[in-house]
Amino acid sequence: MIEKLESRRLLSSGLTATQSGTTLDVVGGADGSKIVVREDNQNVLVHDNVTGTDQTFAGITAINIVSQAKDDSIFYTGNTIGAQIDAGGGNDTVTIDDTGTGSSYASGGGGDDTLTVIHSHRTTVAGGGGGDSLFLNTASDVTSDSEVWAYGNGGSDTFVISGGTVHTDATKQDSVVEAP
Ligand SMILES: [Ca+2]
Repeated sequence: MIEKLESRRLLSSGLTATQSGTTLDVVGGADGSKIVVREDNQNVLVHDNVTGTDQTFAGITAINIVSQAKDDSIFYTGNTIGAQIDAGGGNDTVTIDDTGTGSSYASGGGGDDTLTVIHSHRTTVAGGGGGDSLFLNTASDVTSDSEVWAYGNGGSDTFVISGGTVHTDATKQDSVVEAP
């Protein structure tokens, strides 16, 4: 089924997914959301892991994912689109898997966030304020340009790096360790 230009549905967890033209905006609920977004050649599945509800969208070229102030979890994977993700306040868990030509940007916002890059294609993650943990796999077995840019920003942050090329803003208040 092809979605029309404007499609909006409200789920009971408060999570919304709205297609405007070829842009998809996913917004978490006020009580904390568990959001899974999977993009495959511009077809997108949005899974609400609180309600178990799925929504599908076609012809997408841009994806924004925003969650609110409580503790949220966001998982994103895509092969042609990089998502723009802002987890906002709270202690959030954001996981990125850029498996193709898309390059995601994810901000943890305030709070102690955990950001994980499973596969990168020039992916950028920023912890924001708070003591953040960043797990960065830059293995080049999946994408051709697997560098990661990782920013801890304020607070004492921990970077765990699995090989490859990682650019960080780590200072002496942060710790950087190689994954075993
Ligand atoms: Ca946060």
